[in-house]
Amino acid sequence: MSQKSVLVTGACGEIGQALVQGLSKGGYRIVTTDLMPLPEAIKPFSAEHVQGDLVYRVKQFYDYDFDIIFHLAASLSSKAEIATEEAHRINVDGTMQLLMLAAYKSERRGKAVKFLFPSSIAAYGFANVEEKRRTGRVKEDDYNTPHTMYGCNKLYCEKLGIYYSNFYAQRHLDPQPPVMCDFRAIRFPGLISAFTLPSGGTSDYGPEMLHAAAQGRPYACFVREDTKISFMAMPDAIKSILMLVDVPREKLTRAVYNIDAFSLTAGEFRQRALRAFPSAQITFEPNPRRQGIVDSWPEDIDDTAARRDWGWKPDYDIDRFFDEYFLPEIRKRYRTPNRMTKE
Ligand code: AKB
Repeated sequence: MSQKSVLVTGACGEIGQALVQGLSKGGYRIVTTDLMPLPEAIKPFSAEHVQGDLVYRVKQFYDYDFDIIFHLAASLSSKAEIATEEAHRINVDGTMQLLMLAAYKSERRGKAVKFLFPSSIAAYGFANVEEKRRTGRVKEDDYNTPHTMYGCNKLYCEKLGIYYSNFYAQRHLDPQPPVMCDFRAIRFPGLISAFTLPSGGTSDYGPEMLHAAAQGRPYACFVREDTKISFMAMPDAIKSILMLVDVPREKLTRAVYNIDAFSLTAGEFRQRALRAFPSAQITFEPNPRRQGIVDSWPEDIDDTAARRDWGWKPDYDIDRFFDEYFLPEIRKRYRTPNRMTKE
């Protein structure tokens, strides 16, 4: 069987770096692209790196035959509120260009190019925090009323993906419809890696607080103590992408799936950080705009469809996340002693 060729956009980002490492174990030929040069840690796994603005680079990829496109490049939720139109250009134009490429190649090859898209809990939007608390768990099709540019972009790109893989140019009505691309999306909660830090997102307070505590740096959390959203360990995020890409299309009842791992408040993050690093200095100084964004996101996610259709199940619940992934790795990284053993 010939080696599968994949494109990873946004390869230098948090998910990108972890995904390239995950894919490297699967025998793929990996082409990466990003605004930045590749970090040393993933350089050995990339057959070729194309550096530059994706929107202007996509033409170049028409010379390649990708089996799968992992389109991770994005401007995240907080950054996108500072440069809104630029975020739209990156998030929507970039996705649109790649979907056009996937549609064209699928028809030419007579074989669907798979298109994996990380969407987000930012696609949801509650009117206020009371509605959020009252509602609890959300299903994919509920509360699709995002408050942020990033959330609007993600939701719209989900719709574009569905359009390009089912109804492109109404060609599905042709007597002999062409092969269309195979779009699949996962709505991720806040992600936490022990190896990298996010930038530009609003769920960033979770990982920022934990990394600061492990390094002995003070941290002023930009949301209230009672703020609650869903989070996930980065290895589970990568596992979900690799699982979804492999599921036979006929098993999928939808194109966009929620996945869930655990939910906790910013105050509970602080308690966990203090248990592991008792001298951590964590205060709360809410920023009204960033607070508003997180208050519009769900505190719990219903991932029944992913569990049913492709057997999704996270490896890390909240205790395993801290005890078996984050704390052991972060201690190695920052060389902090294990204070838990004394408790
Ligand atoms: C963000 O905060 O922008 C992202 C997300 C939840 O999609 N991490």
